[in-house]
Amino acid sequence: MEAPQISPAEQEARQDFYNTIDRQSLTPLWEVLAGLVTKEPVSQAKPHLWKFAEVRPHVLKAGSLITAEEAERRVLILENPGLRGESRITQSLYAGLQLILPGEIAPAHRHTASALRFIVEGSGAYTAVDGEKTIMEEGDFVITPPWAWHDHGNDSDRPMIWLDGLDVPMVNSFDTSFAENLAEDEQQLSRPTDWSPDHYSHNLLPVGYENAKNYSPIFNYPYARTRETLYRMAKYEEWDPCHGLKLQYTNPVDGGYAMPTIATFMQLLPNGTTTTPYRSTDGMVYSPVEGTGRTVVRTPAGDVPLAWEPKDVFIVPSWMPHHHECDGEAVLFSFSDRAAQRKLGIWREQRGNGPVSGPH
Ligand code: GTQ
Repeated sequence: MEAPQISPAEQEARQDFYNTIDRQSLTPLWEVLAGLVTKEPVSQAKPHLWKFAEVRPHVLKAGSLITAEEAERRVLILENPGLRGESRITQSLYAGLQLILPGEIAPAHRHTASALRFIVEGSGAYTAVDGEKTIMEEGDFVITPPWAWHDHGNDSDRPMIWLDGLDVPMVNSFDTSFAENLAEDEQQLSRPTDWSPDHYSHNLLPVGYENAKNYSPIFNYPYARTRETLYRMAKYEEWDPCHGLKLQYTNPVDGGYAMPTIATFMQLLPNGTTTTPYRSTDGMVYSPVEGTGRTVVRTPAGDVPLAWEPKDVFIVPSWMPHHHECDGEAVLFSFSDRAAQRKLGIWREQRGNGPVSGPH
């Protein structure tokens, strides 16, 4: 519909009216509607890649400037260049690189935000969650569910660096953030280390077991098992044109995502493949684990190639078509707010030039 012509006098009358109602905190919807209810997602986030080799020295330097104890969490936030100053990597998610040096403790606290750890460098540090410790290795995916006490420590002899992913921006957009510190640095342990996988894994659950919580009873999804599963499936060569072989981490009790808001994935891309473009409404944070390649993101301003190698972190904003080109075989970890979007019935995806599939 063409915008009707209005005379300068009419325009002035309208502007007077807007100025008058402005004093009552009123705004005319018709002036802002198109930008408010957009025809499709218009993300302020930009595609971006942080090279681990460039960021790592800064993370280690932080270790010489402040202790984990004083910082509470010694983290360099990965701020999306389109969202500077907002502590966001995508519109709805926070991410950062956390460092724990040998012998250090990040003291126990809990918050309504959900957190994940994806282990990037080091081996043998622990996270304690809900009374249980888990020892972490590179490539492991570890959850810290909402309102669960958690503290981290490093009993190894090397620095540990992991990628933190939290739903803080989402929680804050609801104004629902609560947080508290435990009086002691470390929480009391009520179960042996890595007790949960011995009880809830291998497609078996204790008879009568009911999970009253909305998150997985498994805290650590070790890389060794994830990788083995991918490679067992890969022998059938049933590659998806968009995703290669992409698995989602699940809660073994109900088959849902491991946490209520954040979905996590691990995918294997076949040798030298170029995937078919794909887009979805969940901005996606990736961390390559094996292999090298490029992810090309189509933005309104043109294509942005992101060249990655293991331990880098890169982001593909909501609804931007992208494809992967890998040099050999590659394994990519990723996470997004898909778990929340699907619960709310607002998630959409599009494969290539195919139809947009509606909310699931
Ligand atoms: O480890 O609990 O990167 O509370 C930001 C906030 C990590 C954590 C972060 C946190 C944590």
